[in-house]
Amino acid sequence: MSSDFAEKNNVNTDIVTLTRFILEEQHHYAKEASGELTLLLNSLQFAFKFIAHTIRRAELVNLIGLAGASNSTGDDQKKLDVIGDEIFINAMKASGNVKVLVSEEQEDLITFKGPGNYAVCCDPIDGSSNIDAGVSVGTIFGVYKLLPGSNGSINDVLRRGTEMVAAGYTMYGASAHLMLTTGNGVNGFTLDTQLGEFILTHANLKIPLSRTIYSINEGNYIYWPAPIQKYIDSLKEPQPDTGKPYSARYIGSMVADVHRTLLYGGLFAYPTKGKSGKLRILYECFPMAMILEQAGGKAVNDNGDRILDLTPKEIHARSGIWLGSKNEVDKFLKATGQQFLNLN
Ligand code: AHM
Ligand code: MG
Repeated sequence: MSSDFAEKNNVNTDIVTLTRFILEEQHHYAKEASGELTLLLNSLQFAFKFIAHTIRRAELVNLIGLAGASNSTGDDQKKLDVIGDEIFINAMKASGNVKVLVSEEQEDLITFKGPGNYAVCCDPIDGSSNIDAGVSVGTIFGVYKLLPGSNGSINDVLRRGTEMVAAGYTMYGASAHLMLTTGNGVNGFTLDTQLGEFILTHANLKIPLSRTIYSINEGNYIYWPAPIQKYIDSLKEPQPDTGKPYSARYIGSMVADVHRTLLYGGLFAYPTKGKSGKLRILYECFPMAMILEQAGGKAVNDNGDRILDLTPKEIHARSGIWLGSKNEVDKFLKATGQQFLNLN
C-alpha cells in the first residue's frame, strides 16, 4: 500500500513485481504446491530479460543477419535465433525444474539430466524475419507438468493444449511485455529496465468482445479455400452495424499481431496454405490460444475445432489458426458454416 504522502506525490511505493505476483498466486490458488512451477516461472523471466537485453544491443554487437544455417522446420536461422535458443536452453537447464524442452530451433526434443517435473515448449524468438528492421518479435512458451511416473519423453508434450499448466509470451517492442496465464486469467507485466523487474501493468486482462480489425497475410489469398476467401472479402464491404469495412493490420510477427489483437480486439488468422498451416501447434498456436481463451476470446482451426483440444502428432506439427475476440471468431464460424461446440 502506498501512503497518502506517496500518492500525493504520484509515487507508487507498492508495485507488484512478477516474482511477488507468482508467489501470491501460488499462495492463493495452490497453497499445497511444492513451489516448483513458481521457480520455473522465475527461470523463464530470467530468459526473457536476457533475450530482451540481447535484442536491444543486437545492432551494436553484430548480432543482426543470418547465422548461415536452417532450423528444424527449414527456415533460415538468424544469428539472434541461435543466441535466443541458447539463452533459453541454458536458463531452462539451470532451473532444475525442467526435464523436457521443445524449441522451434531444435529438431529433436531435449531431455535434461537431473531433476525436473515440467516440460517447456518454446519459440525463443518468433517473428525473427522482422528483426533486422527493428520490428517487435517475441518469445512464446507453454508449460506441461510431466505425466505421472514419466522420466521425460515425447509423450509429455504430445498432449492436448488443455493440459498446459502455464503459457504466455514476451513481446520485445518499445518495452518488453510479458503476458502470462496459469489458468486463472491473463496478467500482463512490463519490464522496468532500471529496476530489472517485470511490473504488473495489465491485471486480469480481458479482450474486447468485438472489433472491426482483421490481421492476415493476404498475399496467400490464392491458397485459401473459397469459404475463407469469401469471408475475408466480406470484411472489406461496409458492415451492417458500422457502415464501414474492417481495418487491416498485419505486422508479420505473431507475437506483435496477437498482442495488438488482445489489447484492441479483432481477428488474427493464419489459415492452412495447401496441405498444412504455417504456425506450429506446441509453441505458437497452443500458448496463444490459452492466453486468448483466458482473456475471454477464442481460438479455432480452419475447421472450427477448438485449438486447445487438438493433439499434435509430432513436436513441430502445424495448424491453421483463427483467434481473437469472441464475437469475431463466432462470426467467422457462422459465416463459414462451422460450429464451435466445445466452448460456451
Ligand atoms: P517464425 O517462427 O519462423 O518466426 O515464423 C512464424 C512467423 C509468425 O510470427 C508470423 O505470424 C508468421 O510467421 C508470418 O508469416 P508470413 O511471413 O508468411 O506472413
Ligand atoms: Mg515462430
